[in-house]
Amino acid sequence: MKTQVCIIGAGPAGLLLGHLLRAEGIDCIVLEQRTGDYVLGRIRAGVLEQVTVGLMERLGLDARMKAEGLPHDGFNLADGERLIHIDIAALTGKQVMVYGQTEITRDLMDACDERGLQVVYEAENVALHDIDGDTPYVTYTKDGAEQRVDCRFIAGCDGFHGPSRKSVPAGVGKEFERVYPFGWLGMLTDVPPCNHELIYANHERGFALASMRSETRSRYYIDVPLTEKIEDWSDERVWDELAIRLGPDAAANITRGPSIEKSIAPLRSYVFAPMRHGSLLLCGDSAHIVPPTGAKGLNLAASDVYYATEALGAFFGRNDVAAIGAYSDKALARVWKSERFSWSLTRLMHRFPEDGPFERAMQVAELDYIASSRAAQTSIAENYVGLPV
Ligand code: FAS
Ligand code: PHB
Repeated sequence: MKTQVCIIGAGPAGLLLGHLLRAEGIDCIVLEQRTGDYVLGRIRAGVLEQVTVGLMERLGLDARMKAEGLPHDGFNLADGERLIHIDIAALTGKQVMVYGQTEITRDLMDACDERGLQVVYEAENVALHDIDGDTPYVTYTKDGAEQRVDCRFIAGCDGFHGPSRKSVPAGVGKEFERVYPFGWLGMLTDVPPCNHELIYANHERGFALASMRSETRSRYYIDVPLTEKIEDWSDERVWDELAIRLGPDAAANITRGPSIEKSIAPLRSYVFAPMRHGSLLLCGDSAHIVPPTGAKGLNLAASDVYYATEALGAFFGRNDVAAIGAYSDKALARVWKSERFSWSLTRLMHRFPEDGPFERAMQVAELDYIASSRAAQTSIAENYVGLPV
């Protein structure tokens, strides 16, 4: 088949881009290796920046998010007994939206048929070809039959482990990486949240995060050594650890219940630059990874898609080749600022095994400064709600 843009990956980046291109009248197809149910079953992000909310509004796909999502005016940093409230609404005039990545993906999926966005699920052996030129193509197998998609551009929205980034010739791109010496154990459970806003806690036993999906569904995290196995973490053991790390006030409001999902995810900061090579544009986790501390991963995928749509729209609409050339620099400018914020908040809120008394003293001093400075709180708030695109 022939199309204008072949999108690889039907996660949030691929589906958002597909819908936005269709809305611009640009032909595209999305190739996804897994089933739709598998994609929906991955429990990931929970906090949306305005850029992500705005793209769903632009597509007219924001109804359920507005009905079921939870607009939040602030969040909290806990350090032992101290709770530092970051009043993002008062400091920035904006909010974040608590609405799971699963739900965003579901809303985008449910709109595919009515909007004519073609998604091929269970597309196997996806391979990119001739990305250096103007006539790239993608091959894949579906139900055992070899397929080919000829296109003008390929959008690599296939996540950290997909083939797109790996298709860039060796020596072209530069990698920047920081692997963290711990992972996050996440637990999803159908109990009411312990607090009406998120709590990020730095405790001597480690990091904890109290988040949510709704008034009746909570999402909790604790950091664990990379050697830990999820089967060694019963629900009760996780609840006990959360109660200690979140502090007595939050602990008093914790409702315990069975986990409906529990897993350990490694943490890394990673950037691959440039985010475009020839006719291949990389969007989302295929180009960068952030530690989830700053709630940036999904939202960076959204801003990449915003810039990619702008560039592809200019190319197909007015043959603006320069717009394609500008995509990587525009996307990376925002990526690096989110990488910095995510790394910085991870440094502030976690106990690193290699840290000594000085590093701990620096954390305490920074938290003291944040607690006492509107300027410091404003800086955190404007990064948390998302810098402008
Ligand atoms: P995704 O990885 O979501 O989607 C890529 C898609 O490409 C997948 O559906 C995959 O199946 C498909 N694909 C891969 N290889 C392919 C191939 N060869 N052929 C065809 N398709 C292929 N972010 C937050 O903000 N907060 C969080 O708490 C958070 N938690 C996370 C936990 C985990 C375990 C992970 C891995 C990530 C987490 N993230 C979190 C980040 C996450 O939300 C990503 O930023 C977000 O999924 C990015 O979306 P995409 O770029 O679409 O990549
Ligand atoms: C979540 O609810 O999954 C979540 C929220 C905020 C984060 C990370 C994860 O920083």
